[in-house]
Amino acid sequence: MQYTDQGINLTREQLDEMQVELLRETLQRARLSPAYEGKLDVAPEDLRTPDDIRKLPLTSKDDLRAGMPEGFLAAPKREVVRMHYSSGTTGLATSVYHTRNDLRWWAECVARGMLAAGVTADDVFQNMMGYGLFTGGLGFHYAGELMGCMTIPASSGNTDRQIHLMQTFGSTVLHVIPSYALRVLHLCEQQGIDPRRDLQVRIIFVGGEPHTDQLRRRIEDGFGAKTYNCYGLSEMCGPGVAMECAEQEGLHVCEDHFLLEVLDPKTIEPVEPGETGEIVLTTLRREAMPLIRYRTRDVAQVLPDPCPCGSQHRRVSRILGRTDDMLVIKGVNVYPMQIERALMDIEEVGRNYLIEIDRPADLDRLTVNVELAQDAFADNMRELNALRERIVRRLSSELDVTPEVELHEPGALPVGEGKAVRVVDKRKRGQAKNHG
Ligand code: DLL
Repeated sequence: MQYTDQGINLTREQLDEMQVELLRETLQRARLSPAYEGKLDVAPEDLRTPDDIRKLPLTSKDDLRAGMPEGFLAAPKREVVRMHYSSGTTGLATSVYHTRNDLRWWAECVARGMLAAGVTADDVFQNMMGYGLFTGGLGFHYAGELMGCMTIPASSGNTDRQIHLMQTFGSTVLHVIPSYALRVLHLCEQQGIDPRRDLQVRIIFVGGEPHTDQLRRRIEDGFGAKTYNCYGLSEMCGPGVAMECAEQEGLHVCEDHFLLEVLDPKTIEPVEPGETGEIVLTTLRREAMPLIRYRTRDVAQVLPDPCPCGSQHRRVSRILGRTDDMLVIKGVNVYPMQIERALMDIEEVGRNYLIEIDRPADLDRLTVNVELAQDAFADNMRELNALRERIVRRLSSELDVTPEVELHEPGALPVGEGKAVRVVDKRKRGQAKNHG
């Protein structure tokens, strides 16, 4: 199989035309699924520009749940070659189906991003994302092969072996969940391995969970490599919906595969370029499970200016949060990414943190558990107290709420193999929150 994607070099006019054409086809296909049957009564000739998408209804995660297991399946079952299943951390899990063509396009979208970041067939690609129902592993696997890389299906976890593989096979490209990349750095530090000196990593694709630029810089500094942000969600395919190019300034949406809208989540009206809103996506080529105007709940902006790389595919900012992410603590709105940004600006703060909220004596309490950096962890209680005070002050000024801060030794907080659980809201009967 060779990399064949023709969609990269289109002009804006060609892209718009193509989107309308593909949207019309998508409508026809979507109507075949029980969930959309009778709900898409717009004539193809009424879809003349990509903006006409607004004549169609929105689709939500709850709609997918209501349609479980096969309500959104639009192709005959015998054409389906794969099923992925969301982790169900925010409710009932949902299934996503793929035909052979769906898988081919998906691999090409990811390969497009790999190409833009400078990956070549000479690279050794270690894919450290979970293989299985989660789309992170398989989503990049076939793209790595398509690019001609020697692809190592390392999957997630077993950090000792990950480091061993990187050392033994000279991995130059990684794909990893950001919080797990920091875990790998921690273990390297413990084993006296300096990734900048002892490993050959030059490109790291990060994605799958929200993260700040500050956290990303720590990954880059630790490995001495460039990180490239990759966004996606299982409902669309998985990773590869939008990826950064070599400019590293926003993520190009594959607009010949996905029709992008950024809407005000309350009014459902489009926001101006540069303004923050909810990403809403329509699949344009999906056969097995076309989705119309799917509300991702992810919040970002469209970058208004054209990218110096020359691609006409519009760029979105990194994901700034989710519409369902906001915590209300003592009546104040708090976003987990605000906490991460403040923490990662403090040099003495290490690589992991955990936000806990409970409600003793009927009053909200926010506790931020913070791992310290190796050098910052002292036995001296006075020093530690002063540091704790500094972190409390920094967080209070960022959040307008004064948290309690608990300091921990490096490596003391729990780390999973998949997406990090950053928030434990005990007010909701111990419910933990990540973004699967
Ligand atoms: O996480 C697909 C993926 C895997 C993307 C690996 C990139 C790399 P889901 O498990 O369905 O699919 O979770 C999708 O994860 O709606 C976002 O909230 C979050 N997310 C994914 N990529 C990013 C990113 C995969 N680069 C949900 N930055 C999405 C921030 C991200 N959040």
